[in-house]
Amino acid sequence: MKLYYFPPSPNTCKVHAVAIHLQIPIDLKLVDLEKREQHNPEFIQLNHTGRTPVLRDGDFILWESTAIMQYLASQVPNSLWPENPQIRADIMRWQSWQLAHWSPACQPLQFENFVKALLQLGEPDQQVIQQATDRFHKEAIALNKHLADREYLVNDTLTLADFSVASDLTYAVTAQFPLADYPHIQAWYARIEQLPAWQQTAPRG
Ligand SMILES: N[C@@H](CCC(=O)N[C@@H](CS)C(=O)NCC(=O)O)C(=O)O
Repeated sequence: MKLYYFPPSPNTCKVHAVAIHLQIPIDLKLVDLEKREQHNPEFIQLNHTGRTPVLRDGDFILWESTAIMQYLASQVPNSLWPENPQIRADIMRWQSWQLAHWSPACQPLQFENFVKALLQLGEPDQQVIQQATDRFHKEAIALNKHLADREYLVNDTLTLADFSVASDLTYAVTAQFPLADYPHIQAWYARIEQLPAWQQTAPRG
């Protein structure tokens, strides 16, 4: 299998971390977004949305990081994606929440407080930051509450849900996410950060 990837991207990092954690061998092919390689015709043939990551397994091409994580974790029996319908639904619930609510709450803060400076795109927009901060708190309150009496999001075991939700926090410090009032999120993310697979893949902010 080959993963077309861009290491600084949290969407790449969570997929790559799952492959390493499960010891699934994959070849890596860099798609350098800074050089706009996602627009190269060869890459557009793989993913006409022009986004990383993409997985190729023979003739099977898969894009969208959550689908790739599930596909990788379906290759071998494991506790990240166990064959229990209720646990899988619970994992999928948190992955859906991440895509629909958590990521959209985190990304504007990441863009305004980190990416803009990195790519010299001007000053952070304080109005966007204020709106994003309100949205962030709404979701963080729910996540913090859920983690108050458990170590991991689902089944009290590390699962794909943790990899998905944690990926949005990879730039939390640099991008000044307001996490001070959320000790359970902080403790949980510190556990994820200890994973060798996370340490090998998480971008340094
Ligand atoms: N929903 C997609 C998002 C993928 C995505 O936005 N990837 C970014 C990197 S984080 C990308 O390749 N952007 C290139 C572009 O939009 O031109 C997923 O989960 O895979």
